[in-house]
Amino acid sequence: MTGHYSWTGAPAAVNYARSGNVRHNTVYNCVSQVATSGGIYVDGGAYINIEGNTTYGNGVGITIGCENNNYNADNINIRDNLIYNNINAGILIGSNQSNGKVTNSTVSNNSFFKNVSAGGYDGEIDIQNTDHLNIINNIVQSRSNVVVIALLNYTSTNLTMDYNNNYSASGTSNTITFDWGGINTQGYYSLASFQSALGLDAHSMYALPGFTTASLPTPNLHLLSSATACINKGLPSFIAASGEYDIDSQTRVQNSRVDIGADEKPY
Ligand SMILES: [Ca+2]
Repeated sequence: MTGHYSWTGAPAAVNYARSGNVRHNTVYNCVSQVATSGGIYVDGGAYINIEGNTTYGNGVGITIGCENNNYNADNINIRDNLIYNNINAGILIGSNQSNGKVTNSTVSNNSFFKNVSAGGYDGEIDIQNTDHLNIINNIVQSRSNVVVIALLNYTSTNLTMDYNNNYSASGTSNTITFDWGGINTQGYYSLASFQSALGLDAHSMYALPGFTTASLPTPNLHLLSSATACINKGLPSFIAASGEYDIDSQTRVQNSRVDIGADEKPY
């Protein structure tokens, strides 16, 4: 879903994909030989919901950016998706251009599970140039100890994060990594140090999420009934967007409080 390519000849005011839904697709093994390919890719679009999809085996699970300088991608909602076992990051969000951003966007109620199958140093969530990005109610169970990377040479302003549930390969909250290099050149190597230094993720937790089958290559990322770390633990005031459902097209908020991750349980 691209935009702002002058060769189209379209007037600038309409020269971008906009006002659409990308819903309930399964996208897998989308791998380019010449670039890091997103299974689902927004490049300069606006007002797009990416909801209820399952992505695995792609270069990156979902990519949201803007490749044309002096433009933005705006109002992109990435919600209620299952994102696992992609080769690089689960999601890469932010423009790679010096004067471009992804603005006014949310990454909410997604379940990330063991992306970065290529190994090496990478995050489940990678951030480039963004403004007003909200990362909330997500499960992030990482393959390594690295959960989020603010990539070098980019900036992220007005970033908010909260009510995420993290779990890393080490199995301890004292070795999980938030690499904030691109924002303030710092790294944080425990959830507590990340929370206290930045005030982000204030209510986020570190706990085993409780996926039904937490093993590759065919995980079942529905929550077990015993998944108390995630069931009814999302933002208490969260209200589902109009037409928003969980990964199974079931009511997004049940039992008075949203669950963390893509799956909502009835209790
Ligand atoms: Ca609930």
